[in-house]
Amino acid sequence: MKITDARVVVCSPGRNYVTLVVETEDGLTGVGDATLNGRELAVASYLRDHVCPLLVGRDARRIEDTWQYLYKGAYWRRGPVTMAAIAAVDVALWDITGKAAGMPLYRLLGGASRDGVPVYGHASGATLDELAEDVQRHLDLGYTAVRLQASVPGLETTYGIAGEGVYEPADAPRPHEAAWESSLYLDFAPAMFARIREDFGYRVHLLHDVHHRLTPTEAGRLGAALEPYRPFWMEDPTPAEDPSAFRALRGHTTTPIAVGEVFNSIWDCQQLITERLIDYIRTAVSHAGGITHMRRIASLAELYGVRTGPHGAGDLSPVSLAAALHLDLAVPNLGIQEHMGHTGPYTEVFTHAYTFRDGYMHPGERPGLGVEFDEAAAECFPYEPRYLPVNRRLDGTVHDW
Ligand code: GCO
Ligand code: MG
Repeated sequence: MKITDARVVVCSPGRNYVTLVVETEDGLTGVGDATLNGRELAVASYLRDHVCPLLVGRDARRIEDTWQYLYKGAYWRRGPVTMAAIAAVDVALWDITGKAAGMPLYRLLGGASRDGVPVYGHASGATLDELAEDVQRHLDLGYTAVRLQASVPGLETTYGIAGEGVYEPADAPRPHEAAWESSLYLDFAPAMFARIREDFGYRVHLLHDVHHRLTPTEAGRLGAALEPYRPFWMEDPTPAEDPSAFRALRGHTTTPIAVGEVFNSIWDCQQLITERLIDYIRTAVSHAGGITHMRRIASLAELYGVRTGPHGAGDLSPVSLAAALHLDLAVPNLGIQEHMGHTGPYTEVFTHAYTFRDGYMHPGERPGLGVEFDEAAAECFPYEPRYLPVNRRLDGTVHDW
C-alpha cells in the first residue's frame, strides 16, 4: 500500500492547527496533527521540507519501521519539533491502517479496556464566586472531574482564566507579558480549594495546574496545604525538565502529582516513572511521537503503577483528541483525559465521531481515527501568528509561564 502524497495544511479555524494529510495508491487518506502552539510553522517546514518527500513511495502499513526510520534516521533525536512531526506521520499511518481494516483504531490497539474515557473539564473564574458558578456549569454538563483555576488577588492576569468561551492563551502576534509572584499564589490556592469543597463537597474530582511555576520547596508546601481538600492531582508543580526536583517534593506531600505535557519522548519520562516520583504521566500523542511511542510510555508507566493523564488543551487539534481517545480506551492504565474542548468555527474544518456524555468520552466506531479534515474549508481560515504569553515577576524578572 504505497504512499502517493503527503502534504501539510496550516489553518486557523479558531486557533492555528498544522495538519498532515497522507494519501495511498488505493485511495485511502490519513490525517495527523502536528500543531506546536506558537511554533507551528517550524513543524510545518520540518514535515514539508524534510519528511514528506521521504514518505512518498513507502508502504503505509509499515508504521513501526517508518517511526524508526524517521527517529533514528534524522540523527538529531527528540525535541518538540521533530517529535511532533514524527507523531503526525505516525497517527496518519494508524488512521490509514484502521480505514484499511474497516475498524476503529482502538480495536487495532487491543480493544476497549473500559466503556468510556473519564475526562476532566476546565472551570475558571476571575473571582471565587465566578469559579463556583463555572464548576456548577460543568457539573450540569455532566463532568465528574474539573480543573480549578482562578485569578490570584494582587496579580493583573492569571494563567488559565477563560474570557468568553474556552481559555486560549496564545492570543497575540507578539507575546503578551503576564505578571507572577509565587508568594501571592501560594497564599491563595488553598483558599480556592477550600471554597469549592465547601460548596460542592467531596464527590467531584478537583484538579489544578501549577504550570511549572514553583520551586520544589514551594511546591511541597502547596501540596501539603491542599491535602485536606484531596485534589485528584497537582499538575506541573515545578519546571518539568528537572526530575531530581520531584524527589525533594515527593517527600513533603501525598498530593498526587501529574507531569509531562511538555515532554516529547519516553526518555523525558523515564526517571520520573521508574523512581515513582509522579502519579500521572501527561504526555500527548501529538507531542510525544504518536501512538507508537505513547503506547511505550503507557506500558513503562504501567510497570511502575503510574497512570496516564494525557494533555488535551484546545491547541491540540480534534485529530489529536481523537487519537488520544482511541489510546485512552485501549490502555489498561488510563487515569483521566483532559478535555478542554475547541472553540471557533473549527467544525467547518474538522468533523469527528468522538462524543461526550456524563463525564465520559468515546472515540466512536468509524474506521481509523474517525475524524474528517476538509482541506477546501481549511483554506478559508489562513494562519495567524499568535504567541503564548511570557511571565515576569513583579520586579521584572522573566519567570516560567
Ligand atoms: C493544560 C496546559 C495548557 C498549556 C497549553 C500551551 O494543562 O491544558 O497547561 O493550558 O498551557 O497547551 O500551549
Ligand atoms: Mg498543563
